[in-house]
Formats: sequence, structure tokens, C-alpha cells
Amino acid sequence: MMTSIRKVLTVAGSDSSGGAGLQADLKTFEEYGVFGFSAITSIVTMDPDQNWHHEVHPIPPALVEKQMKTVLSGGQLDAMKTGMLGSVEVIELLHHMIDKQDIANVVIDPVMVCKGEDEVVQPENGQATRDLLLPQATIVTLNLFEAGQLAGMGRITTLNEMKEAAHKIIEQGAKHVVIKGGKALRSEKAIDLFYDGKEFVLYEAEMLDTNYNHGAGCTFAAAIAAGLAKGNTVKESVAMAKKFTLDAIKQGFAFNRFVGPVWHGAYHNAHERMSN
Ligand code: PXL
Repeated sequence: MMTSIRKVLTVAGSDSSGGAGLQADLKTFEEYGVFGFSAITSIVTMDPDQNWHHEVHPIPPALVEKQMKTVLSGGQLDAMKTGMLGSVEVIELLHHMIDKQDIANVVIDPVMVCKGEDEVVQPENGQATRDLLLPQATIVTLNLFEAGQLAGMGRITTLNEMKEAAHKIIEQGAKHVVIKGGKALRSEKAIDLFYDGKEFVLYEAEMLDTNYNHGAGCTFAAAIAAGLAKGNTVKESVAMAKKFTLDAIKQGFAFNRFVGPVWHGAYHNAHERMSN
């Protein structure tokens, strides 16, 4: 008999270029074999005539709330993940929803900048995320920039600073945190740091020499949510998500002259499906 299907919600922005945002989340959920629901918070467009400039178009909070009502009408979710949230009202809405629904596995992936753009998207959202969502997070996934912002430390460039930031994030109420070192860390290796308030775990991997990694962060967080929904521990889910995302980055491709998305189907060779 088939075991029951696990249900996972993403509350995120739409990335029409397909690599990041809720597109990444739903593709990843499918690869993990969990059923994906979505509530769109904003629509992001990128303009090829303006050097791929990103424009964020927030969805009215009342419409986000209606989507959430639709999703929640089917009973308890096994996990949820948040990405770009669009407005403080939506963050408040989510805070109340998580509280009321008592959702077991909550992955918070605060999206503050889009790759290639250096200005912070909606800075007021960072503060609301810290105050309202971090205390509800089973795990929060951060790049160095986001970690620096949420920990109030500014620019982070060393492993020691990553540890200090992780400690501060846990103090703000998140149960677990992963900080992704990436290329901004002064290191030869790609180093991710996991912390649960007691023990630091370092994940070291080769630094991949590619620019085709658009959507890697969303994919990683979505993979953790799917892993948790399937009953894995937080640590197991992170380890599995790392493998899944590494494969996705290895098979990233040039979409146009501005962006190269990761391939979410790489881990399972999804391009070979339905071939006959
Ligand atoms: O990768 C960050 C990100 C998250 N969510 C949406 C995005 C992007 C970057 O483009 O468009 C919707």
C-alpha cells in the first residue's frame, strides 16, 4: 500500500525565470515525492533590456491570506517553507497562521537580495522576519549577507564571524540555523555551518567554479522542508538537501546571457523521465 502523501507549503515569490522562488520550491518538492502547495507573495520580473534588473511586484496581503485559506482547508501540513515575503503585513499574517496551525516543521529562508542585485529588497521585512518568524523557525537558512543582517553584524567574512552570527540567530529563537559560506567567505572551500545552540557542524565541499547557480538557496531550503516532511531529523534533512543542491548546481545551465539556473531534476536525472 502506498504510504500517505506528505504535504508541504511554500509561501514565496514567483521567479518567472524558473530557477528560484516558488518555482524552485515546487520542482524540488516534486523531486522529493512530496505534494507541494503554494501561496504567491510577489511576482518578480527581470528585464533583459535593463541588464536583467529585478522588479518585485508584491501581491496584496488579503490575496495571500485567501491563498493560505485554500491551502489550509485540506488539514494539517507536514512542513512549510517561506521565501520572499513581499510585505510586513504578509509576515504578520504568516506569524499568526503558523501559531494557529501548529505546523511542526517550519523552514524560514529570508530572501533579502536577489543575486546580481546589491540593494536590499524591502529592508523593513528583515526586521519583521527577525521578530516574528525566527522564533517560530525549526530551521533558518541564510547566506552570509542575510546572516550579517539578521545578527546585526554587518558584513561577515570569516568562519568565526559565522559562528558568532549563528549564536545570535539561535538567541533570537530559531531552533536550528544553517549559514552558507559560499564565495564571499575567505576560504578555498565551500563551507556551510550548522548550529542548534549546542554543537557546530561544518559541511565542507569543493567550491564549484560556476555562475549557473541561480536558485540554489531556494532549492536548498525547499529540500530541507521536504526532507523534514518525510520524517527525517533536521540534521539528516540538511545533509540530504546539500547533496540534492550540489547536484542541481553541477547541472546548472546558461538560460540567457544574464542568468543560469540550477537544474532541480539533476539528482534523479529527471530529464530522462517519460522517454518512452
Ligand atoms: O534567489 C532569491 C529569489 C527568491 N525568490 C524569488 C526570486 C529570487 C531571485 O531572483 O526572484 C521570487
